[in-house]
Amino acid sequence: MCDPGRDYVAATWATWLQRGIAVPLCLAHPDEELKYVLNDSGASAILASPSHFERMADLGKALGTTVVPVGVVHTHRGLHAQTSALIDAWGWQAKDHILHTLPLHHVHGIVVAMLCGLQAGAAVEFMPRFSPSRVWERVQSSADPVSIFMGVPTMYAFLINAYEGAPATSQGGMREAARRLRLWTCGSAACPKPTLAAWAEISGATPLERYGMTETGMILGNPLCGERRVGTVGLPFPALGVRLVDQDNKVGKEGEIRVRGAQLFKEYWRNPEATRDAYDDEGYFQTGDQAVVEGDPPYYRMLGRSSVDIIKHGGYKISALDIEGKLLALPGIQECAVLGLPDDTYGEVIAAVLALDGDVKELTLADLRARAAPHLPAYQLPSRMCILPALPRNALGKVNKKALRALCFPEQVKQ
Ligand code: MLC
Ligand code: AMP
Repeated sequence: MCDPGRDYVAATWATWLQRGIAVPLCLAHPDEELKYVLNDSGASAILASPSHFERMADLGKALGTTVVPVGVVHTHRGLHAQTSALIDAWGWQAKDHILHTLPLHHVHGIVVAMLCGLQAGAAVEFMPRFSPSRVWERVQSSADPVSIFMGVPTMYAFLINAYEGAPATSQGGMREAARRLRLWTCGSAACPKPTLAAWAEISGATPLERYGMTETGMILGNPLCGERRVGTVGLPFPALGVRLVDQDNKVGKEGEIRVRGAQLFKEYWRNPEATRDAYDDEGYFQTGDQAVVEGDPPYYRMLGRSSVDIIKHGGYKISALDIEGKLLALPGIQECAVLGLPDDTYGEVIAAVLALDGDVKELTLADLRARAAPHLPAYQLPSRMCILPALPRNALGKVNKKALRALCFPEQVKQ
């Protein structure tokens, strides 16, 4: 553990990062999860800014935990392939200036937005926490004009809300400012068509929607020039092999997206079995996402994920099973199923269906959140709850989450 206030640290870190592996940590995660990441990655040092030094020093002292997220290892060669593809596709230049508001523990923030900008020699300006009013203020400023913004759909929903809530006298200036940026991109989750349409109305162009994954980098994207078709994620980036494979293992126009190419990850950290299972017999990585190719010219349209246990909230991919594990470990909770419910702003919100121990009479959502808070990042805390005497299960003892959603949240069932 180094004191980042000292002069020698920059040089030491440059050396370590050249030869070692950098693992980004998210400060929103509870201590027990950060301890897991530090432990599992075999971290030999923690780099922290002075304001987080104390917390990080404590974490460095006491390691050990029970949660099991999977680490994804990228090589410099793979990252270079990712960034080079995007720099070409999106015309990055040294004169670009990106306003960066994404968290840095995900590929969207660290690779797509930050590394591309740095490799292109462009200016990367960080706004450490996304705030719609501050983004609007910044893009309207003429000093060091911003030319690129990248966001998840939730950020666009917030920016549109802020625009619609602004006085009519301000809206003209906001529209003009939005139109000065040469590129607005959107990804990490499906962007609702009304959001894309509203943003096109404000900024003069449909945001460039693209699709990717931590393991693979960006796979599909609408073009910089040419038709950006709303509701699609465009075409494969040139250096990749992308195919759709159906349930009968046939390659065709609809099915699971599978991909291979130099930009893919090297392996899951210390998990050769998971790495092997991630690929099919022909060496394609199996994304678990379904898509269809359609239209003229043919573009890819996302159909969703194969698993109901993956929730996309605010662009974060969240495992329902991880949350269930944490909630079940709380005293008083007998059974638990976690679901995503559709939401206009966040894509999905997290709902917990619980059955309580016989001697527990009552549990409010606020209680549940307070008790789960030490074990889950704030953005993974359930915001909806339903309590049943027991969870309905089929003959095999499994919970049917679609049926449970209809039972507990009938007004929110996806169309
Ligand atoms: C959220 N929180 C954070 C945080 N993200 N705290 C610290 N650091 C972070 N990075 C806190 C919030 O402040 C809030 O705390 C609580 O967690 C709930 O957050 P939320 O549910 O996310 O809502 P909100 O605060 O409204 O934030 C919305 C948002 C955020 C859109 C700004 O969700 C966000 O930054 N999303 C980006 C996710 C992302 O980068 N995904 C890319 C994955 S890579 P409190 O105390 O106020 O309740 C990928 C591949 C690809 O998918 O294709 O890109
Ligand atoms: P992560 O594992 O956090 O990198 O999240 C990757 C997942 O985000 C993908 O497997 C998709 O399910 C989803 N995703 C990313 N971009 C898009 C998009 N443009 N449309 C729909 N889903 C997306």
